[in-house]
Amino acid sequence: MIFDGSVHQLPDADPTETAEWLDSLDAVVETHGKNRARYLLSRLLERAHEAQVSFPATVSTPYVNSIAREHEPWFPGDEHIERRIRAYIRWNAAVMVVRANSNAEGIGGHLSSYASSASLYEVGFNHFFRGKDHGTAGDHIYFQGHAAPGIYARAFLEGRLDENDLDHFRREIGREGKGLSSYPHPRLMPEFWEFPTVSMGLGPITALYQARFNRYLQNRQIEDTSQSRVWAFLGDGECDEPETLGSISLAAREHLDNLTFVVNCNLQRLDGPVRGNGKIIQELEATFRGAGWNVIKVVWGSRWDELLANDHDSVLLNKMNATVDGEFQRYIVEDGNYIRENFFGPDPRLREMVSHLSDEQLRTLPRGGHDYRKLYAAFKAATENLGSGRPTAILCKTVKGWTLGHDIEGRNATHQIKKMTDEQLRTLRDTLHLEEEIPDSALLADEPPYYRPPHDSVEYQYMMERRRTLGGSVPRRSTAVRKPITLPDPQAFAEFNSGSGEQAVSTTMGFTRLLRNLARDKAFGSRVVPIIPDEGRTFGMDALFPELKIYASQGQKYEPVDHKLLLSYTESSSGQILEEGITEAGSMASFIAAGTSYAVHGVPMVPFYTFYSMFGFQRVGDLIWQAADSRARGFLMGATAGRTTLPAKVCSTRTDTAWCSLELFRSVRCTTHRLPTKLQRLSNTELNACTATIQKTCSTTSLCTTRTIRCQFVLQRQPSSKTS
Ligand SMILES: Cc1ncc(C[n+]2csc(CCOP(=O)(O)OP(=O)(O)O)c2C)c(N)n1
Ligand SMILES: [Mg+2]
Repeated sequence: MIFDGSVHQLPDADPTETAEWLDSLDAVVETHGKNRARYLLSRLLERAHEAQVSFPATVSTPYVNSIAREHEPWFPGDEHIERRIRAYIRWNAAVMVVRANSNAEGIGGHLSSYASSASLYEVGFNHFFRGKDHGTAGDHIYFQGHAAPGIYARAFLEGRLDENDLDHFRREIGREGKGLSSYPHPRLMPEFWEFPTVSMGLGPITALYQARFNRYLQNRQIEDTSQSRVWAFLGDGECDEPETLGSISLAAREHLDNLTFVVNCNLQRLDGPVRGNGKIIQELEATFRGAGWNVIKVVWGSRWDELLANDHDSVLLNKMNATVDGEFQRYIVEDGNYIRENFFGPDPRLREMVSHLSDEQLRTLPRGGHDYRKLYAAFKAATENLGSGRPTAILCKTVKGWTLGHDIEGRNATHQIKKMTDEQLRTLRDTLHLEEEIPDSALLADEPPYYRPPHDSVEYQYMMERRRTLGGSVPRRSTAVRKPITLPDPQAFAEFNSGSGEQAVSTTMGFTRLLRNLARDKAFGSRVVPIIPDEGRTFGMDALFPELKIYASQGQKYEPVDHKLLLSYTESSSGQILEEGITEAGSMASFIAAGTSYAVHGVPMVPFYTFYSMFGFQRVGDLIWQAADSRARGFLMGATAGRTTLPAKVCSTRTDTAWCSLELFRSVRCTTHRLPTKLQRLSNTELNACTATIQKTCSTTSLCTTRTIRCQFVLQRQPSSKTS
């Protein structure tokens, strides 16, 4: 294997010294073995890193926690109280799903995803997630969609929801549509959820571009977003979706150290193991590190620390490295003796290492994702990473269905289990030590009871104090505008009144001119966000490059080849155009970030995404749906369409099929608006339609798709109204 070809091409300044180093390494391998050699090399690399000796990134580290016990920070909370709060939330989340399914057979909902991730969220709620009450936009948190029951259960504890609300989880019908939506959904629960996430992969990619857009607002001096952190919670199975990992290199390139992905690695997806024959955490570590991310692995709970500290021959480490996820999953459903025989058993040195532990102690040796202090250390390290230029991925090893009992934890069917028997509920109650709060008598009722600690309890007081300090409850969606937008002066449209005279003008060109006028408008202009994939020249939008400039967080470190031209390729850290490159999904994610800025930041922005409509709604369609769910406002321009300055593409770009696809979106109303081919004499009605649409975008929740030539304005409608 060629590790670093450069060392064989550059002159060796001191061959004798090189030989001495190599001989030393050979001697270590020979006398102390490979493990010792690896240990020494890792220490050397760590020292080199501290001394800022640049070195090709190593993408993989052994299967242990990234943060050693001695580097864990002081935990500032009250662990006992926080454990009680977690127990209440765990209980209510499970009861909510069980009650829903006993009242309406087959209604669905998920028990085991939140059960595996409760500690991940709770450490965030108690110590890190910032709300909006301190006059800022707070943090932007993308919750794993099917963990929603846990987030509702916390809102219930905080008094934001009541029992009746919980009883309408997934059961909007019967309460005028006002139930708790199955998943995070800003359209169905507009004052609660900020970001829709459950379509796997769309949460991570939109979170990533949200972090990028926060920097865009900052660099363009529109809004101070320096304090907002984006947290995206995702599943390990979700990482198979191309959208999840497809854009992660952008995050490193853009130095998005305001972004943290927390991956809940419970080793399972819906049907079975994510990587039964491999190790998802190791695979993700290599992927994220290779892309330039800071990776923090939280694999083992504290009780493993002392075992590792005594692992003089690295036998435990080797076993950890060599065991595949399918086996780790098996250890969850087997007893302690099985673990002793199969994990520790084959090697007598390993067996000896745990001879002082009972079978029960072996069975309950915890995973890192259920160790609150280890999680706190990881989250804290992620927040302290600000300034490093690297986004962070926290990879937490958990058990799917954790605490829900032997029949549910780690089982392949766990994702689809929606009900619990009385016996299973009793066991859950006992596991959570809630015997006082939920006595046996309460379990005899028709339905298991919810539990909410009274207002004067230490748990309630503690929880609310934490949220007050951190800026109020989350999630919370607000549409209070902090920096209102001023609509464009009618002058911006004036030139179109007189038409183009004898000169034929494509509407793509006309649109570009309109966009330029809007961006030039004194009050409104800065809020315009032109978004283009790598097709600006096709649309004639290169004319905007020098004037509006292309956003590049690092500025322009080179003199472009066309610097002498009037229309040179001009990048700037305060540039206005988002030239996204060849990523329709990324461009749409930017569109969503800009189009929801009115709610996320209270700072309305007006995105115009000109997408290459030659392929209809391929790639963009999925995220148009996401934009509608997000209540994004903005303009989607399909270009070039119909008659065009590119004759070869005429046929393929007359994509009425795209129009049909849009009709399939149940949440949009389609109206067609045809403009003349020449911009001559645009009638007042037509002009007013344009203006009205822009105004509507700025003042209401509307998503507008416009195809040039055949201009089609598409306004979003409420789900209940009729499709036209
Ligand atoms: C695009 C998409 N495809 C399929 C699903 C259905 N689905 C819901 S949860 C799930 C499994 C998720 O596994 P993972 O991401 O590992 O999350 P976990 O529940 O294990 O935390 C699937 C396939 C979906 N929500 N979105
Ligand atoms: Mg999973």
